[in-house]
Amino acid sequence: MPASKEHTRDINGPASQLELGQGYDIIGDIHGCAYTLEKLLVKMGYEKQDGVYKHQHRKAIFLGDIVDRGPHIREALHLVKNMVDAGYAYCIMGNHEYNAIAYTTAIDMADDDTGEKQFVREHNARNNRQISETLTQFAAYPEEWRTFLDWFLTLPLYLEFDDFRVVHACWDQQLIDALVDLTGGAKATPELVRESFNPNSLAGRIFDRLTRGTGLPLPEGRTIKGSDGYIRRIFRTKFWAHNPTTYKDVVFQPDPLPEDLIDFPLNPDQQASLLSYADDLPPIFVGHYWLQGRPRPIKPNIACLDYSAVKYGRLVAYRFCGEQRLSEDKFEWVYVDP
Ligand SMILES: [Mn+2]
Repeated sequence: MPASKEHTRDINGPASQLELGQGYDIIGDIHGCAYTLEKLLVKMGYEKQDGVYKHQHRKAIFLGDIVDRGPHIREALHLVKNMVDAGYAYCIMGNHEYNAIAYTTAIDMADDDTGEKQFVREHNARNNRQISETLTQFAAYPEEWRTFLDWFLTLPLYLEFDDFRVVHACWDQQLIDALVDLTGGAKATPELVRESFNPNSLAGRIFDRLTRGTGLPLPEGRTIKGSDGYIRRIFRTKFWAHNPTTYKDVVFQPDPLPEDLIDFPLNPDQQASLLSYADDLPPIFVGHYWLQGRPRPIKPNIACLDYSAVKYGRLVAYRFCGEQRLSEDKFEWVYVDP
């Protein structure tokens, strides 16, 4: 980006004038809400030129999960990819882009004589349902869909800048180091995708951990019925808990735990399996967690930017300018109308 003079914009209404120079506008899960994304970009001073949104001094970073669920998935993909291709944005891989790759990657079953094709991500009822909106919207554009699938595989699983980091769901330094050892960088390969057919393989753990985060199993026989209708035996956990002792210290998901499990003690194995993210590490931005309410940092160096846009929440950005302690007034958002 070129060096530039101070750029001042009114970002949260007349009451808060915020000075923004060069920097990054980090944007949470879009899930096909392309028109809301356009509104958010315009609100932040991006302009459409030659079909591409661009900002004079700043770049956008998309945290993944562009696809699935929403009404304008194809438009959202074109918008984001055009910005990335033109050098005005970065985009990392979300679990939904990984799912799309895995759903469409066939595997050789040497000892399988049923003649049925097998895929890295099984074509069962639940997985079919999750990708159905995307496949429907691309039904008349198979070549475009192929192009986007190829593009998904080029998306890094994380980005690390001098003064901040982004990942879709969870910063796991060990698995990030393992990915770099395997590939020399932050991007996956077709081999890793095929290996991830086995969820316990290193590749399976890398995709799962970085794009879906950590979780713990509920006690034997217990389940939660989520607001999305799915029955779960696992609950989502923080990757930044310090010395947690009970479930309530680690739970991080939209659906609450059953009352009687809130104070359930973590056993030593569970405590050892959980990650932490030290207060003196660079700021980290994630999406993925379906938050609600007014956007604010989770901790001074952690922000989640997924505020459930596709469920008529908000599409949220953080306007990062290098600060090492994140600030509530750097969040920008657009509400999604039903
Ligand atoms: Mn996600």
